[in-house]
Amino acid sequence: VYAFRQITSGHINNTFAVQGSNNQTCYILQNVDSKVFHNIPEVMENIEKMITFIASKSGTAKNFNPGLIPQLLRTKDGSGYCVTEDGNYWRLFSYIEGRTLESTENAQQVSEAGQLYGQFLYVLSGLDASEFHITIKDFHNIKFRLTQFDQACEEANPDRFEASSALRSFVNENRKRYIESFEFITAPDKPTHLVHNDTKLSNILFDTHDKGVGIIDFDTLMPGYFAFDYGDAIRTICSTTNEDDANIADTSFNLNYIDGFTKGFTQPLKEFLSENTLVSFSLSIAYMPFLMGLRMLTDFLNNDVYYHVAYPDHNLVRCRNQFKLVQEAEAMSSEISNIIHY
Ligand code: GN1
Ligand code: MG
Repeated sequence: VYAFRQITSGHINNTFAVQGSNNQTCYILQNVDSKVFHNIPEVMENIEKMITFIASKSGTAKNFNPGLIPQLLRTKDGSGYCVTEDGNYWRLFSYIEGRTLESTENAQQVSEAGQLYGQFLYVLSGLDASEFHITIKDFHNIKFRLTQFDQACEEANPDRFEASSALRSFVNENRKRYIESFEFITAPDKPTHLVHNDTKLSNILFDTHDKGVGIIDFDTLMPGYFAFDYGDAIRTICSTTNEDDANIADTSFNLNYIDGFTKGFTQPLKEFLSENTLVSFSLSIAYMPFLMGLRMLTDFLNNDVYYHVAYPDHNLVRCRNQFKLVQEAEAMSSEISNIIHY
C-alpha cells in the first residue's frame, strides 16, 4: 500500500514522495514537464549515464559515494521511465533520507553544499561532456534569454507590461554588461565540462546534523561551465533571503558564506582553475541572478507559462529579489574577487 504526498518546492516538474505502509518515504515519483524538456528520453539517457559512471568510480581515486545520488528504478521491461497513455513521462528514484532548505541557516550547511557540488563536478570531469545531450539549448546564454525577453515585451498584456516597468528598465540599462560577462565566461580559453546547471540550495539534501547527504535534480546535467554552477549556487546558498522573498531591503549576500562556499567548491576543482576561470567565477555572482531574474520577468510578461506560481505577481517578486542580488554583487565586487583569489 502506497501513499503519495506532493512536494511543491520545484518550479517545473510534478514531484511526489511515495510512502510505504509504515509511513516511511521510500521513493520519489516524478512527472517530467514535456513543455520544458522537449526530449525526455535524452534527459533520461544523460541521467542514467551519469549514475552508472558514478557507481563505477566508487572506491577509485575519483571517489564519490554513489549513495549521494538517487538511484533510478526500472520498469518491468528495463526502462528508466515510462510513458502513460496520456503522453506523460514518469520516473521513480530511490529516496535519500534528508531535508531540503530554501535558505541556509548556518555556515556548516554552506560549506557542506560547496564541498558536495565541488566534489560532484570533480567526479563528472572524468566523463566526456560531448557524449551528453544538450537537454535545453542555450540554457544559461544571456543573449538567448534577452531575445525571449524582447519578444515577451512585444507580446505582453498592457497591465503586466506596465507593472514591470522599473524591472524592464533595469534589464535594458544593464544588458550590455552581462552580454560581456557571458562572452568572457564562455570564451574558448574556458573549457566546457559536464556540469549540473541547476545548483540551487534546494538541490542538496541535509541530514539532521547539517551534513550534506545528497544531490538531486539532474534534468539539466549537460555540457557547460563551472562558473555558471558556481554563481548559481551562490545565488541561493549565500543570499540572506530566499528567491521568493518580497522584502528586498533584507536581500543581500553574506560574504562569510561566499567565503565558506568558495573554499569547499574550489578545493576539489583546483587543477582546473586558471586565473581567467577565477575571474569568470567572480563575474558569475552577478551574472546568474541577472539571468534568473530576467527569465522570471520574461515569464511574468508571458503570463506565467514556465515557472509554477502561487499568486499573480510571484514571478515579479522573484525577479525583484534577484535584481537586488545583482546590485549587491556589483557593490561587493572587490571583496568577492578577494575571496575567490584566496
Ligand atoms: C527551475 O524546477 P527547478 O526548481 O529545479 C529552473 C532553474 C532555475 C530555478 C529557479 C529547467 O528549477 O533554471 O534556477 O527554477 N529549471 C529549469 O529557482 O528551467
Ligand atoms: Mg531543476
